[in-house]
Amino acid sequence: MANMTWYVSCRRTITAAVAAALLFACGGTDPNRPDGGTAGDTGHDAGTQDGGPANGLAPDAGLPDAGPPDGGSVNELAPDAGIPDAGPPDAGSPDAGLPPLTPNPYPHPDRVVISELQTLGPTGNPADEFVEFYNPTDRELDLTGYVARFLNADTSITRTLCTFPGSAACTCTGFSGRVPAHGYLLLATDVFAAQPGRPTPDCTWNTNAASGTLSGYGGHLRLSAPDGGTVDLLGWWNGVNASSKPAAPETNPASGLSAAGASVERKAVSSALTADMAPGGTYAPSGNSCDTDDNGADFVLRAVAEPQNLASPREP
Ligand SMILES: [Ca+2]
Ligand SMILES: [Ca+2]
Repeated sequence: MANMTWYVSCRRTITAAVAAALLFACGGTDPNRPDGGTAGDTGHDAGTQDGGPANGLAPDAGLPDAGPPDGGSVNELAPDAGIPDAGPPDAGSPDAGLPPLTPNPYPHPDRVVISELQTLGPTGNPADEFVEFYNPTDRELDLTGYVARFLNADTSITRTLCTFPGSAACTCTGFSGRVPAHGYLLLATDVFAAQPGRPTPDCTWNTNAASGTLSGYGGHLRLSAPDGGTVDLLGWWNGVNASSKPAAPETNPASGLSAAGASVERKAVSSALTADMAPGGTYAPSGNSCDTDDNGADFVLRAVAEPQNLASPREP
């Protein structure tokens, strides 16, 4: 009998201990349960506390987005790509719009122009070529869908170099299609891009593809809008084909592209001379705004080219 009493007492003690252990394990607080569900659940949300069910698979009401704030833009034609969310305002950085500059003080067209062109590199490599574009206006301009083409003197050869911002045989990097106010865009060959010490082209065309090169021809470079209209045009002769004529509305071609490393560069103002546009010259930091639709008068010959890209300082 004594043994039986000990057995019952001991069994009650063990049962109580197991129950306490189970209570400790299953009841009370659950550190893995940040949501507002019932105690005792074994799962947990992945994120912040929401009003959803316990073990919530239901999402939160929405976190602030990671994008830039919208509703405002600087020097842009359109709002930025940030998507409004339903949540509280985020603390993201402002859009990539650059601070405004003082208005361009020089006469200038209300569109992007071709500002500089080289058809023969400093080492005499005929595939070492670039075309530079400049936005002379006081606002950002969108070149999406615009096309840069080369046509030879008698227009028997037409080569599409690039459809912005990127197309077959033309790769653009870090270029959304928009050129900031007073900013530059650099389109160059893959050969140019491979040379040391050069600014990185914003867009690079593949000379091994059908787009080929410009060198060896007089001809013209044409920037066309998506509807086909001519935005700007630069005709040149290179000492080989002096009969090159740009198409209307331009009159005379720019001249003198036969020397290695030389370029033709659009003037800042019509009175600018070659020395004024060279480093240290009066109009060297003053942009390339002059466009009277006479390439012979609007461009000077630069003995040493100065290719500029989107990262280059903007010039009024
Ligand atoms: Ca023009
Ligand atoms: Ca330049």
